[in-house]
Amino acid sequence: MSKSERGLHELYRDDPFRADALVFNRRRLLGGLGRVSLLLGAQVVFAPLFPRGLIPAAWADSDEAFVIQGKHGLTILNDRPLNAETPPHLLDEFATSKERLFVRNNGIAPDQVELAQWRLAVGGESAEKSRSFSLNDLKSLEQISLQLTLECGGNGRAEFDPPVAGNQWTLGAVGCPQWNGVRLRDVLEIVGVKPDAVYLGYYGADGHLSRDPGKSAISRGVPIRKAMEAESMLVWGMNNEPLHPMNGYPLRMVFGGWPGSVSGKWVNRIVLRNRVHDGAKMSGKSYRVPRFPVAPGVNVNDRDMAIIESMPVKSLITFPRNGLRHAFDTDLVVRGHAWAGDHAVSRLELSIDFGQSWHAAALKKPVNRLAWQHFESSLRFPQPGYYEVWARATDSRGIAQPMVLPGWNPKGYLNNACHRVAVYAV
Ligand SMILES: Nc1nc2c(c(=O)[nH]1)N[C@H]1C(S)=C(S)[C@@H](COP(=O)(O)O)O[C@H]1N2
Ligand SMILES: [Mo]
Repeated sequence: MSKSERGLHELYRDDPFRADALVFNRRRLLGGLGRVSLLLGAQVVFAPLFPRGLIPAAWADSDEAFVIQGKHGLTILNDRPLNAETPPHLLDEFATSKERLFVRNNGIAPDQVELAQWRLAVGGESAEKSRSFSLNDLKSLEQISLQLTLECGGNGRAEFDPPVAGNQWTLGAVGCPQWNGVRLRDVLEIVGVKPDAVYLGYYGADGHLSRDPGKSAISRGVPIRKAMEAESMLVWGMNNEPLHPMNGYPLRMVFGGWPGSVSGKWVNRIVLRNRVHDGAKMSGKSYRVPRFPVAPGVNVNDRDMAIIESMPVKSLITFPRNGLRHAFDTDLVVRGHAWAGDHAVSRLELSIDFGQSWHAAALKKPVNRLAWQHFESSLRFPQPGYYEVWARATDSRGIAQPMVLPGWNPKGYLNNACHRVAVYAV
């Protein structure tokens, strides 16, 4: 882990005063608007008297270094940058609610956003002209609402062996809210896309971990063909509410089915490029995988890495939660979601005998293209004992999830192994 990515507890241990300055941002705190108040979910009334270098008791004895206001039940993986995933049983809803959607930050989220002042600049060498849009300008375009699956490319990273650095996501860096906004292509058509355009890049209002204002935490994007799809969106809302501050309020992009990293948050500038966008985390090992299978743990040359586009087929059991005790002579309802990048899921099967036999579950069509698909089935267990329910999705091309880990890669992306939950039939 690089120095700039040290967590709160580690920082307090090594250098309490620096930690204090970073976390409390004293000057603001005196104004009553400190990051600490936000994160504690309450104003620190006697803030000026709070001893410097003292870790707030609310955090000191908990594993959860931070409480994210407006989020509930998430598992915090890191506080610097802030990263939190959703336990699978909390993803049971058809459309993921605002308080359940995971958070993946590469840098420091913007502190306070002035809505009326927000501008989205659109330009770049492959735009006919440059233009700046206010939120009201965007809202005057045709508004659409779509459920789109957002999954971090590193979801499932924790399972790779040998282990790879980065957030140790298990299963919950995924969600599928209904997003409210406009088609990105309607905005791009206003500025005009030159024939030589090949890529779109985004910039957001978050800061680099080093606090160097000249550096972006992340600046990625998608090929023009993806940007121009009818489902590629610029959004200000999820489930008809404003975006959560950690999910990109007031404005973000959403490209369903592609690694979450292309869906820029707090987006304030979009550029049309005549080459592959070269922003932060577009090159090297970032969000790229080897073009061919490699042996676990080997060093792969950057030249042999390719940018991740559509994500692989995957599914998640959202009921029951792992470890349920269930009366063996009654039916057990099993349900969850399945998704397959740019494709649809055509089959979802369950097994309770470690993959010897598979039973098709009822699988719904997506509410719209690039939304996850709900599945449900009911199972019976032959006798009391320990069972595992395994789920396996197959996409419209006939490609199924692997039972075990898929190919190891240097940054631990694209783990779409089957989800398993334990059931004790009693
Ligand atoms: N500006 C900005 N956009 C960003 C990021 C970021 O750190 N800054 N993280 C990206 C990554 S890696 C993912 S997986 C998704 C996560 O979106 P969420 O935090 O709303 O779940 O946002 C993407 N967009
Ligand atoms: Mo991500």
